[in-house]
Order: sequence, then C-alpha cells, then structure tokens
Amino acid sequence: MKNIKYWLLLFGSVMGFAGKSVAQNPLIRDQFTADPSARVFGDRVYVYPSHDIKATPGHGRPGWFCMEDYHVFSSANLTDWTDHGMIISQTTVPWAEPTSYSMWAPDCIFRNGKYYMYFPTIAKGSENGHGFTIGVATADKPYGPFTPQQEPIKGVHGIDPNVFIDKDGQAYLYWAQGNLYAAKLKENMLELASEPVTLTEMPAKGLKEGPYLFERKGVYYLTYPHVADKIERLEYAISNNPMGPFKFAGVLMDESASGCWTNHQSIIQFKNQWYLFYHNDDLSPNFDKNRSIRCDSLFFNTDGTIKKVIPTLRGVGITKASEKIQIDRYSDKDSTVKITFLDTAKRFDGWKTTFTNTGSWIRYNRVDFSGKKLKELQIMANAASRANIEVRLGSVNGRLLASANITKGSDWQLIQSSLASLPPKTADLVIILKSGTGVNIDWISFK
Ligand code: FUB
Repeated sequence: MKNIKYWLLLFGSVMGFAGKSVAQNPLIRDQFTADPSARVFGDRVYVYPSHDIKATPGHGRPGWFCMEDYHVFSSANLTDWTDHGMIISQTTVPWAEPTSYSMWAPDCIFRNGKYYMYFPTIAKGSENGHGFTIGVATADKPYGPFTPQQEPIKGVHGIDPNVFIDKDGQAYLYWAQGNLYAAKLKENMLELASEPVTLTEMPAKGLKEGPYLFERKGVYYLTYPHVADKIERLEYAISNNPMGPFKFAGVLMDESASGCWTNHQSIIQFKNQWYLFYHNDDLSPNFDKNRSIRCDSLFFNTDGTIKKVIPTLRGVGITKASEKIQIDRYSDKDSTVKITFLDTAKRFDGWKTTFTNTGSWIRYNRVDFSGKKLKELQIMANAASRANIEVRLGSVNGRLLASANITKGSDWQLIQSSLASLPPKTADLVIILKSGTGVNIDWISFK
C-alpha cells in the first residue's frame, strides 16, 4: 500500500506549485535550498537543489546537515520561480536508509526522452549508518514524477554526483569523496562503463567536493568547491578531455563574506548569457547548514578563462515596477544604509532597509516600467522623524521620478505620491533620504 507521502509527492510533481516572483538573491525565500544544480531544459531553467531543513529531536542530527527530500524549481525568465513540489523523498527510495536525512547535492540530466536525477544518500544497512552512495531516479518530465531505481549505481561511493554528456554522446559521472572522481556511464545512464579514476591533478591540500563539468569551445571546465584556507571557495580546472588530466585554472568565487562554510556551484548558458548558481547562508546567518541558493552572471575572458564572480544580492532577474521592489536586495548603497531582517524570529519574511542619515542612498538596478502606465510611487515605511524620500533615475543627481513625505511613527505606513516625471521603459532607481533620520523601508512599488 502506498503511503500518504507517495501521493503527496505524485500530486506535487504533476501539479506544480504557485510561482513566486523573486528577481534577486536568494532565489527561494520560503524554505532553505542548497547545492543548486541548474539545467536548461527546453525554454526553462530547472534548478535541482538540496533541501536543508532544521533537525528536530529524532529527525536528523542537530548541528549537522539535515535533508529528507528534494524539490525542483523552474523559471522561464530567472525572475518568476515555480516550486514543482517534492520530487524524491528518503522514504520512497527502495535502497535508501529512510531516516538518514542525508539527501545531499543532486543533479539531473536529459537523455533519449528521459530525465535522470542522480542523488547521494546513505544505503540501508550501511556500516554504522555511514557511507554515501549514489542512486538514480527517472522521469518523463523534468519535474517528475520520478521513479527511483531499485539499487544504487554499483561501484560508486561518495557524494555530489554530476553528469555530463559529451558531443559524441558519451556520458560521464563525476562525484566526490574527499577527492574528485570520474567514470564513463553506459548508454542506459544507470551503470558505470569504466573503472572510476581519481582526478588527482587538482590542488592536493584541502577538501574538494561538488564537481560540476561543462564544455565551451572544446575546453572542458571542471568546477569544484575547495577549502584552500578555512572555508570553501569555488575553483576550476581545464582539460581537452572530460576525464582529464585537468590543469588548475583559477578561482571562480572567493570564500563567502558572511562565513558560510560550504559553497556549491553549477554553470549554465541561457539565452546567450552564462550564469553561476551557488549558495550562501542568507536566511540563516547563525547556522550555515540552512542555506539558500543564488544566481549571478558569469563572464569569460577572451582567452577562455573565467572572470571571478562577485556575489550580489541584486542577482540577475528584472523586477516589474508594479510589484513590490525589495530594495534591500540592492545593486549599490552608501555605508550609512543598513540592511536587517524585518523580524529575526521569522526570517522568511525578508529584510528592511534603514536610511540612518539625511543623504543616505541605495541603488536598485533593472526595474521594468514597460506595459502599464504607472502614475504613483508607493512606499511601505516607518520613520524615527518626519522625513522626505526621493526616487531618482540612475544616480543621486539623476532625474527626479517621485518625492514622498513620511510622518514620524513606528507603525508601517503605506505612503503614496504622484510621479513627478514619466519613467523610461527600464530604469536603475536611486532612493535617497533627503531629510530626516532613521527611515525604514520594507519595499517600494509603482501603481
Ligand atoms: O549539502 C551537503 C553538502 O554540503 C554537499 O553535498 C556539499 O557539496 C556541501 O555543499
């Protein structure tokens, strides 16, 4: 008899769940997500992340990673994300230990009309409950329903599976276990076609994990998180062969400024732009095993090397002017502007922006004013003193779009003010505190 979790899983996979408009980082704000494996399937980007949850007594190990299932998310524009719901659970994989809470970083790939999802977890009866292995689940659609195989892949021990299919049709599986490993996959995508090799050419010292390989202009780029010092940074190595030997080529992203110990990457090209997906501890700054996925643009130098990606809060999406513009996910700001959680007990509610002094400013790029005729600025704010806020185009001295007065008071107020000039189709907005002190803004919008 199938249990309720099975039916929920099937329902979630088939129906999909409501889309969320999140044009900035982190991409998902109502649950923790990590280890994003992004793929372009058709005209959408699908992201297969790990799903961090909080361990509770009897469910997982407090203070450690705790993951019991996977969700998949998709978007056609990198702004509106759909959560397709739970696609695989530790309780529905025949060979998996159903209480190990170890559904770590997955990957998914398309071949011959089927989607193959690769995931690591701990097998039933493995010694002392330790020892990761890697399994596969298949589906006809990228969002499932996924059917797990009866057994894990023979000959693979480790975590962080990644699959690459070369132009000649040969598929390769990469994974990690302290070092990085690679093997050919059979045409059925379910069995190894060669003995695993250890990719020993990478830096010898410090943990390496999360391999992710892609090809561009005949160069095979092997990217991976590496503990070069105290915490992980993203590096890459290159080769003219998917099995190596690889040559260390540089750092993709430095260690997290907030101190998140892990990072984990995938790289895709979508509509002529390259993107890096990675994670940080945005929604859980005091516990870095509850992580959140992010996306930023990635660029190549003319010699094929990768420019280091500087992590942003603004991310890559375009924000519609008529939606709530979360200016706390800013493009730039001066040092007197502070970003804090609206409520530290409810971090999924998001952040607020505090303009501490007269003259404080913040910039938010890529706001889309096309389509509707927008006539009014709306601001959700409170203020320690009577204050005036201006919204200008491009810079603190740019054309004035709107000006709004805020009365003193700690309750959130919806301020409305007519636009002083017509907005262009897309604009970079600069919000400036022209008079007053201690103004908090939750969001701004145009109606
Ligand atoms: O999410 C659990 C583990 O943390 C992943 O498998 C590693 O890559 C690291 O991100």
